[in-house]
Amino acid sequence: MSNITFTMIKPDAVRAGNIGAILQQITDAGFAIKAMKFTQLSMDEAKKFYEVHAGRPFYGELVEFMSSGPIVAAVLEKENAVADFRELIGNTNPADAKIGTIRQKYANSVGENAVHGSDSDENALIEANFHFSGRDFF
Ligand code: DAT
Ligand code: MG
Repeated sequence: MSNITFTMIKPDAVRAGNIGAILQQITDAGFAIKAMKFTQLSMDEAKKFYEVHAGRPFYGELVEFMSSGPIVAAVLEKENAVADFRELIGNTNPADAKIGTIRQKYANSVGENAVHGSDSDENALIEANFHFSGRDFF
């Protein structure tokens, strides 16, 4: 079990002015920020990041949306980080997300769902290395 996960505050949540509230909820839940940046994905970068979903019917709109504006990318540390962070953000579809989860509070649809959270320790490392290099970690 690793203690690292990777997150993005997605363009919808940035546009809605929710960066501060979401980061507060993340740190209040006991996650430490190990790396963080405000950035924007190109279409090609979004395609690569979500390559595992290529061929799914929503892939095109996902890539379009994720490159539509700035995001906050961050690496978070906590015991049991991947599973605990998935619990904190809630179901992919905010309509099915538990009360008080980040997606229940800040997401409007399954496609534009406020935050990303890695789904495995292996992917957390891959995703962290996609956005950050060694000297970005603290
Ligand atoms: P998660 O982000 O909860 O890990 P996922 O990996 O299944 O969910 O999908 C990645 C993203 O793709 C998700 O955050 C939003 C988008 N997506 C998933 N299912 C979708 C659907 N049925 N319609 C539109 N967008 C979808
Ligand atoms: Mg996923």
